[in-house]
Amino acid sequence: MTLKLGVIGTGAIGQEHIRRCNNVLQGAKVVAVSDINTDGARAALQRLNIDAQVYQDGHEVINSPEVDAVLVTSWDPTHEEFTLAAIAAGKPVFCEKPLALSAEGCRRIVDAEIKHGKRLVQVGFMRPYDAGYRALKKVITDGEIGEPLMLHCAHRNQSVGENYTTDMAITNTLIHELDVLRWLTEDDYKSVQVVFPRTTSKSHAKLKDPQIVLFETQKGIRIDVEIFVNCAYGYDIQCEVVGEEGIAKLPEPSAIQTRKNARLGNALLTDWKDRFIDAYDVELQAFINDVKAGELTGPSAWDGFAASVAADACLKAQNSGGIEPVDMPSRPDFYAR
Ligand code: NAI
Ligand code: ISE
Repeated sequence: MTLKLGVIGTGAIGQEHIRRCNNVLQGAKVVAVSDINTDGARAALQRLNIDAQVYQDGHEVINSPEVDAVLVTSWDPTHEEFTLAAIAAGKPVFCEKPLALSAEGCRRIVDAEIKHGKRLVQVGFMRPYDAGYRALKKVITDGEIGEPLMLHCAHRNQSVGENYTTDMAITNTLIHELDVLRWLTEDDYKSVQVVFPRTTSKSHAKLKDPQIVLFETQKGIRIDVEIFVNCAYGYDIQCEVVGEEGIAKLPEPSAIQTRKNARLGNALLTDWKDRFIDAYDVELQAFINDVKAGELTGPSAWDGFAASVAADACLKAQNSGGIEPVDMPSRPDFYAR
C-alpha cells in the first residue's frame, strides 16, 4: 500500500521533503499540498514534475479523504494549529521543528495526543538520524571516552534574512541542539545562561549575533553552544564531547581535499539541505515505515515539548542575563521509550 501524504507549506524544506518522498523514499507519495502562496505551490510542483492537488488552506489537506498522513513544513507559528488539527482528524503527522513556539503550545499537543490514546506525532528533529551523531553517541555509550564532562558545540549559518530575530536563534536554530544534546547525553538540562559577545557587523537591528548559550545538566555536564547565524564562511555544525578518558568529535562531512597555489583546502558546505541530506531521508523513511506499521518511534511530541521547555528558559535567560532554571516535568508513561 502506498501511503498518501499531504504537505502543508511548499517553501524550502517543503519542496525538499516532497522531492524525497516522491523520488527517493519508498512506500509513499505526495497527493495534496497547500501554501498561503498557492501560485508558489503550483510552480514548485511543476518544477518537481509532481502531480498533486493544491489547496488554499492547510485544514483542507488534513481533512481530505485522499490524505493518509500529513507533513507540516510551513512557518514555525503555524505548527501547533496544524498538528492539533491532524490529531483531531486522527491522522499521523510529521511536524517540522519547532513543534510549537512555546512549551505551553507543545503541552497542548502532548495532551491532545495522550487523549487520542496513540502516538500520531513525529517532530522533524533529524540529527538523531545523522550517521555522524549516531557514531558520536556510540562512542559515548560504549564508554570509550569515559563519562562526559563537557560539550563544546557550535551552530553556524552562513547568513539569515531580515526577518530573523534574536529569539529565533533559540526557537528556530538552537532548538536542534536542545533536542540532539538531550538524546546524545541521555540527560536533561538543569539551568541555562545566555551571553552576547560583540555583534557582527553583518547582522541587523533585530538580531544580536552571535550568542553563547551555557547549560548545566542534571548530571552536572557543562555545555556551551555558540549560535552564529551570519558567520559568513559556510554552514558549520560542531560538537565535541570531553570525557573523563578522552575526547570525541562529530565527524566533518566528507569533502575532497585540494592542494593548489601552495594551499591545502577542503570545501565547506553552505546549506543545511546538503549537510543533513541523508538524515532527512532516513527520518522521513522511518516516519513512512512507522505509519504503515501502525507505531511511531521517532522524535515524539514529548521530545518537542522537552526542547521547548529548555527554549523557554533560554529566552528568559536572553532577557535577564542571569542563570535561569529549566523546569522539566517528568515524562508520562505514554512516552516511555
Ligand atoms: P520557507 O519560508 O522557505 O517556507 C515556508 C512556507 O510555508 C512558505 O512557502 C509559506 O508561504 C508557507 N506558509 C506559511 N504559512 C502557511 C500556512 N498557514 N499554510 C500553508 N503554508 C504556509 O521556510 P522553510 O525554510 O521551508 O521552513 C519551513 C519550516 O521548516 C520552519 O518551521 C522551519 O523551522 C523548518 N525547517 C526545518 C529544517 C530542519 O533542519 N529540520 C530546515 C529548514 C526549515
Ligand atoms: C533552519 O530552520 C533549520 O532548521 C536549519 O537546520 C538551521 O541550521 C537553521 O538555523 C534554521 O534557520
